[in-house]
Amino acid sequence: MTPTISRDDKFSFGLWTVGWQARDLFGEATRPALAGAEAVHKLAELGAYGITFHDDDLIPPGSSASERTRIIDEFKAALAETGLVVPMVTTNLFGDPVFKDGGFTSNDRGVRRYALRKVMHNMDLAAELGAQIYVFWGGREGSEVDFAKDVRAGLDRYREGIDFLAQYSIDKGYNMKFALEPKPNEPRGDILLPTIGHALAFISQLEHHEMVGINPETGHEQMASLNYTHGIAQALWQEKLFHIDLNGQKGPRYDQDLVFGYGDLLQAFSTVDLLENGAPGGGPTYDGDRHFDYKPLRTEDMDGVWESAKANMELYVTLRERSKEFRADPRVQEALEYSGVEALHTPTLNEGEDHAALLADRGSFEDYPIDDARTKGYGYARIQRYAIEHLLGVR
Ligand SMILES: [Mn+2]
Repeated sequence: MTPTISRDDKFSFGLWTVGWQARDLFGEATRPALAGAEAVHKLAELGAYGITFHDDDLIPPGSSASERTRIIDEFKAALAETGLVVPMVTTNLFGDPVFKDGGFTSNDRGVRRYALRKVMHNMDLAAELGAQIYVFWGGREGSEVDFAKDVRAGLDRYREGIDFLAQYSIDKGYNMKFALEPKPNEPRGDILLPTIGHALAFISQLEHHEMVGINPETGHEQMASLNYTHGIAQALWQEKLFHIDLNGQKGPRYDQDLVFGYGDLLQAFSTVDLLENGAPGGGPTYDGDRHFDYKPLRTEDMDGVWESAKANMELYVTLRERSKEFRADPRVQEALEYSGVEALHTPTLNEGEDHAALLADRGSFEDYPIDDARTKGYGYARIQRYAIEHLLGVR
């Protein structure tokens, strides 16, 4: 059965996704340019709820002031006609040759000041369009030559830039939350803030850490051979999952930006289960938009582009339905209970128990029936089998 997509699903797409002309490292564009206003109409038709963009996606670099005004007016009119919203906006600090050594962390101070101004200019537009989240993907913030980039100074400048822009948002009353997007490499050989963990640790050093979280992308974590579901679970645990970029990736290779789930489908299932059903014992959940950051295959014409846009949403909805059935299955509930998934929520120590009390508890050590624990099975194999059955819909 074809899943139904609605605005309530809160699906959003980057303008750079469906608008990607498929120019790659080895070949020229295979598709025509797509105007922002046209993307808005088509995405609304497909059931999406939001559209996001980099400054340069919407307004081609080099546009005159009057062209800029015309483009923005047409974009706003399309939003008003369709009811599509702009939940997130971001800045392109990677395309222009000026950013070849980074934006906030270029060794050239003039470039760093120019980068701040470019972001401020686009934050004004983001605020005007009602964006609540501002994403920072520092694709050029990094190096290929270890000796040529002082990483500690680079992180100082990164922090200076984010803190400065946070203050700008506060002073202008924009009320935005910032979301940093980690990526291990590509286009730089090594990128600063390569993983969710690095980004979370960096945020703890910021003056305005409370307004800064992360925007993890499925493929970026998987390029580093990391588990995306675990990563976003930790971000939720730290209440830092401000935005997400869903897509597909087949292991540690170049950034593929496939349709969501068209890589590690089983992990996509656990991702949706986490986002939709939360942690079994409660805790913070994600209520932001379900944002897709993918690239339609280079082989496709515009029909194929819209086909793949739909595929992202349909697969998400299907996995959401399957995850509800998985959670509702009495066999699954029994298996989770048997495996102690709920029991992990019980604190290890009794209330008020100090180290003297633990040392006095002979049952925890001297008389602990250790052989029982050594020989028992946890029953995870059964849970995995049930998950696969529900994913395949054979149950
Ligand atoms: Mn990517």
